[in-house]
Amino acid sequence: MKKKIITITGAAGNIAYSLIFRILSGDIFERNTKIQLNLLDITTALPILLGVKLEIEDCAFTQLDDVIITDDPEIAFADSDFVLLVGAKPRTKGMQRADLLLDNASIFQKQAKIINDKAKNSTKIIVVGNPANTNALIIQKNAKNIESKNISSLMRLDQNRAKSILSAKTNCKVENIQQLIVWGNHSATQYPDISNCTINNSNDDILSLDPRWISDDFIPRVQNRGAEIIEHRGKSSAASAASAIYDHLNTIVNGSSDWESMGIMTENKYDIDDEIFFSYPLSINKDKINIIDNIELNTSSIEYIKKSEKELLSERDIIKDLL
Ligand code: NAX
Repeated sequence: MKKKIITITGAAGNIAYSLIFRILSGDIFERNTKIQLNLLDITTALPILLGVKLEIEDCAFTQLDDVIITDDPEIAFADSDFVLLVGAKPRTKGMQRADLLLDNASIFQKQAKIINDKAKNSTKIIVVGNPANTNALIIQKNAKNIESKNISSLMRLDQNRAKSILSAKTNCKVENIQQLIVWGNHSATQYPDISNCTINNSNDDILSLDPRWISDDFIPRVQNRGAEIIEHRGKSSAASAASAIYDHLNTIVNGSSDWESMGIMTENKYDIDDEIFFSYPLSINKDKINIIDNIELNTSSIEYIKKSEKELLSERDIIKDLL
């Protein structure tokens, strides 16, 4: 029997409540692979975590091997194959990202050190808790046993949002949209880029779009979609975030035939500082993430990308003592 240990932090929270059930009912792993879930949250959330555990048991998932609930990171990260860092203080209505930054940075620094000591050296870490890209940097700097290539931050939600908005505009199915990418930070400075996009293997539909729709509607709508959801729900995206984490994990395990966007730290040919987690266009085969480095960028694209880099550099500056 093959077994994978998946640790989820913030497991009593909103995103986890969708994510856990997606993973256990999904088909990321071969059917003969059993999953052990290590669910971590803070002490006061343990009663909720017990309720979540009972519900997991009630689903009688055939792939489930065991569920461990704990408030002890040393137990949660022990021998993990995958670490999904979801736990953090979420952004609420009216709250700025900057407020979140310092609140969450110290959580990630502490967890990085324990992951470093307890998880498998080959563990794959996906950072979701915001500010996700900068938290990923904190993890990378404080978990030296884990190779940088095994750490990524979630941008798939942004990519999915962009695909869905473009699909509605062009009347095309999302699965026929390819090479849509999102550059930069998971924030309002991100740059959803459709300049290389194809729909049904052609760029005709993209070329016929009004450039003003792209710059004045599409890009800001994707950039601010998180705030739009908070405006309506009073809470940040949860089910769609869980779905995107599932997609991201699936891509890491099984690869992808499309271009993907993830926050990674890498040398690059786009003149982006290589000591930040930045979302690039990527091609992902099983276990191998390659940056697509031959895209021609026009002045407007460079402007967007540089703005997002600037934001990430300023976030890095705020938490530099934790690196
Ligand atoms: P919730 O507040 O529902 O859940 C967060 C959970 O984390 C809580 O149960 C809390 O007790 C727990 N937690 C806090 N400190 C912890 C610690 N030190 N160790 C373990 N658990 C801890 O938030 P939720 O809606 O689930 O969102 C989780 C995070 O995802 C937030 O930071 C949110 O901003 C971020 N998001 C990131 C996205 C992305 O694309 N990167 C999109 C969705 C989401 O906004």
